[in-house]
Amino acid sequence: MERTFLAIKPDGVQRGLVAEIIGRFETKGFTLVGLKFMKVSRELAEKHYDVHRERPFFGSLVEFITSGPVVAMVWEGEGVVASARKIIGATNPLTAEPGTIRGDFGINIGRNLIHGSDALETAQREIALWFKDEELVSWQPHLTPWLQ
Ligand code: 3AN
Repeated sequence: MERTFLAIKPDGVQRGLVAEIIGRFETKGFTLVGLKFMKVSRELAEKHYDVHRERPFFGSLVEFITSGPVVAMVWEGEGVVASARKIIGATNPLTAEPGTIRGDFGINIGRNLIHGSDALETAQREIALWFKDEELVSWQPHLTPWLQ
């Protein structure tokens, strides 16, 4: 089953939006298979943002993601990678549609509340980077017939 990596960034935690953000994926019907509240090391941050290494904002990305605790998560479900990106909204919260997490709660592109893997391969790389196998829980939720 498809999995994606999501992380509520330090601004989402500082603003008390953890439950609100997790709730969007839970009520959508996806299955939580990994969750940890953690400070991000510089080493992990640099690996995570490696594709942006040459971009002018790389330094500030790393500074920001290491500035306070984050909520790292793995979610599972059919089409979860693309669907989670839709739920999150466009990178720039000012242009993100209302109804998306960034559209509803954000203003600043450097403070856009949550990270979500952008493709299946990226998701696999990011899950392996952030979680050990034994930290992921495979389970079958007792879905109501309405979600199956
Ligand atoms: P997304 O998070 O929507 O996948 P990416 O992967 O293009 O967006 O960018 C990674 C992160 O880099 C974004 N979440 C955002 O915080 C930051 N970022 C992207 N573009 C800019 C920019 N022009 N200025 C500052 N930060 C940026």
